[in-house]
Amino acid sequence: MAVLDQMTSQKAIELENKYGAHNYHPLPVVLSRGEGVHVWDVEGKQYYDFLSAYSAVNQGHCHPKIVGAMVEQAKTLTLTSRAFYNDVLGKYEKFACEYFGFDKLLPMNTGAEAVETALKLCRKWAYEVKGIHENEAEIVVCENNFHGRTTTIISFSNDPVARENFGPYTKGFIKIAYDNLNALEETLKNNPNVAGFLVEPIQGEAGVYVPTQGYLAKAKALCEQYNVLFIADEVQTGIARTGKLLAVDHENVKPDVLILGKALSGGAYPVSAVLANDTVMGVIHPGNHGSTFGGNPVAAAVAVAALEVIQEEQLAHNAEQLGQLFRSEMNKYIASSELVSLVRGKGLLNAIVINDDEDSDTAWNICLALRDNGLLAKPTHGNIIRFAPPLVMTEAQLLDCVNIIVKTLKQFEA
Ligand code: IF1
Repeated sequence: MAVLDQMTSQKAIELENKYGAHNYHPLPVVLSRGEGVHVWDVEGKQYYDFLSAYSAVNQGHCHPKIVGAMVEQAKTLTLTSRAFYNDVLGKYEKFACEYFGFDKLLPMNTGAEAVETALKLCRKWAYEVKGIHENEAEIVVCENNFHGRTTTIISFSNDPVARENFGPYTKGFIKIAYDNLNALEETLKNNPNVAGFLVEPIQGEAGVYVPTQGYLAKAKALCEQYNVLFIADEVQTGIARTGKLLAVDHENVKPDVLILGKALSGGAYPVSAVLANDTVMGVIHPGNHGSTFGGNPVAAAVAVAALEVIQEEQLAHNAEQLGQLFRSEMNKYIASSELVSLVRGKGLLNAIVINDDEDSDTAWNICLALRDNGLLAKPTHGNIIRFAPPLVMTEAQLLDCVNIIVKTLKQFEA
């Protein structure tokens, strides 16, 4: 079979170009293997992975414990649908509820599905518990958010590329500035129909934008004051990425609704979830919501293993330590750099901002050079590069990576 022939990078790219929809513009590198913090291309060249599949592979590529759990469960029972019970889902739900401190979990597959689930949950709670008149609930969201790709979610995006010509859009959302408590307070004060506030604890796609210290805690307090659900999208920031189990933990905030995805499976399988307490999750009844694959036994087994790895290997602690080291090492270079204006982030979710305009191709060209030097990262804008390696990295590896990054950036100094 042609596809099983010896594959070259060029051939793989040609095939995707010819037969795949052009909904991405990947960095030209074709990967065929991953282990821990490393990936290899089809020609055998080794790279450090500094994207981690957008923070899905926090536990490292092909973690043996996660893959082991997946293979074992895949050989036993893969899917029953929720028409029947399976013997793994309940164990996973108990484990995850205790792990994150919630009464109940609703299992889905992708991040966008989990966000949709949270939005539906919030609306139903608005009508049945808060007492908002039918069809009048509003959900407050932030400018420059990224929550996924569904028609409803893009309805409140302000990225024209993600939105344009996909209308008509879903109503019921109020967009306010991120990291702005006045905007939130005014909105809650003036709109009694607000049911929820959906927020990323750090805005990833916007360019790893860390809000002012205290923002999340005060936003949560405002939500409590106005009886509005605080809905945290931790799809990208969750599961140890930012140096705590959840990014909201930095401010000791307990969301009313928690959205997880990506690293909930360590990148092995699409697993997402919404967690909430009974007063909220209690509005969901049979037939209200679901999915063929959500809560399948493979997903459940994989998620338990992925969460155990986070604890066993103390990955939150490692992310915190290595993140501080990364930013301090980068700041040493930035102090004397014309090219890079700053590094920002929390834990191992970081970005550097290049001294160039947003639609320049400098960040892209730097990423090509980083690739040539053995490290894979992706721009989030023309002038911002995100750095998010797997959390299983060692200090020696991180310093090696800083050397690669600094050496590469120096090639671009004027
Ligand atoms: C793409 C970004 C990352 C997310 C948050 C929900 C979802 C995501 C906070 C949806 C997904 C992705 C998906 C990927 C690119 C990407 C991304 F650059 F766009 F912002 F991670 F940084 N909430 N993020 O970040 O989860 O349905 O994809 O499982 O091209 O869409 P999903």
